[in-house]
Amino acid sequence: MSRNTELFDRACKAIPGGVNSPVRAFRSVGGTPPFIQRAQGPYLWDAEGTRYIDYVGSWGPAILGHADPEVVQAVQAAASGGLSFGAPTEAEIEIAEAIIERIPSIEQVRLVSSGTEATMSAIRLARGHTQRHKIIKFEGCYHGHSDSLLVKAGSGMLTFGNPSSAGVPPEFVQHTLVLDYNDLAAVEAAFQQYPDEIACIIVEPMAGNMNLVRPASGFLEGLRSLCTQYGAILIFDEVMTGLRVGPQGMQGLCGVTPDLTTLAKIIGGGMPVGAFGGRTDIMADIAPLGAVYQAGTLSGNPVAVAAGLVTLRRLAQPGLYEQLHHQTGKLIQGLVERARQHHVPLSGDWQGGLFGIYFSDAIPTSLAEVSACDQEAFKRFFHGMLAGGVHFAPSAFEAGFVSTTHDDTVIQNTLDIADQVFARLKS
Ligand code: HOZ
Repeated sequence: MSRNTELFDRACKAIPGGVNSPVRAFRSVGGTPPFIQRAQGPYLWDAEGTRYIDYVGSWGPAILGHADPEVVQAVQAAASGGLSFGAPTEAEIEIAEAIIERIPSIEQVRLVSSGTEATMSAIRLARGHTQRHKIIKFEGCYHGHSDSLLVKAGSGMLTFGNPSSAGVPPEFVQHTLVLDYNDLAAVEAAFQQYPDEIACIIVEPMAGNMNLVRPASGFLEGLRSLCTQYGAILIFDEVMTGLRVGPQGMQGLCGVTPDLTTLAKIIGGGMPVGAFGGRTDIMADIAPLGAVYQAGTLSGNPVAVAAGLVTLRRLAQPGLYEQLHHQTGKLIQGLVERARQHHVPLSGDWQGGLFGIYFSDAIPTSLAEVSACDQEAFKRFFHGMLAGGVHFAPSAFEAGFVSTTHDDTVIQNTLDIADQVFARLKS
């Protein structure tokens, strides 16, 4: 029995499904996940010593590559000064100021420990601020695993074909209106039906949890004007896209200003950090200033903040995002080109260090189109690549991630392996 299989069998006895987050279990692609022992730059090594080129990047945080020496050093230095204080620190002000400087719609920000906490808190804040109950979310978007957001969600829920979770009483989601991504007319109709009841819209401004799906032209602008017209709060969930698709996240690229933004992943540099922030008048409603309660023992944790601060500083380097976008483009265009040479229908899209590949001739613009892609071809591709030493997300409904350490050699190696996999895919 291989070491990975041995570990997975052992894990399954102690941990439900053998994993601490469902998509990692490989259920939708089959097989046994490699157990990771260490990582450096664009590479992971598993418990058998096999090296993989990694396009998951810890699902987003590893934008500087794994175990970046400066980030690791900052973590070590912070850790030696104490792991957690439960009291304010100067570094928390520094990271708050850095976030505010980078994302102009954020006037004030509160740190939490995960993306789920950030979105859950932002929704509560929007409800408290507007004194309204209903929220709008979009099918296939994933905003973490709090109760009111686990309806027709993306990511693992979509991957396993069960997009609404058990254990959530219907009363908890009775105020959640779920609409189709990119369907502005449906949003308008919802506001006409409930003109004074909708607290907020929460949206991934570029969806990354039903694979990558771009907002249609005018969609985000339309959400903005409807929220303004009806007094609702627009929340951009940039947990995935923030500092990933561009220096100011998706809002910097599309020019639409949300009222609140949620962040996580990159701002923690690989450590557990989330944040929500936005207009000062809204943020003033959070405790201790206001009546909306939110708290956390490890919020603003000094070790996590140290990793985030170095990461944010490094990402401010001029030209970094242009180069990242360029490298990701080389990967995606190369994959599409090689697939075409082997008559495999494949399309791809990318922005900054985020990408989607789709086993279909055209880039999908909706969840329905993503779902219609050839899932069997994806599974064979996924396993072929993994066997060749390339680690993609084990789901056709997840986006991929490129770091600043994915240089030309790494991308060329990936394309060489993909060439062989595509050749076999048609046979
Ligand atoms: N929610 C993540 C995918 N969008 C997966 C997180 C993980 O398994 O680490």
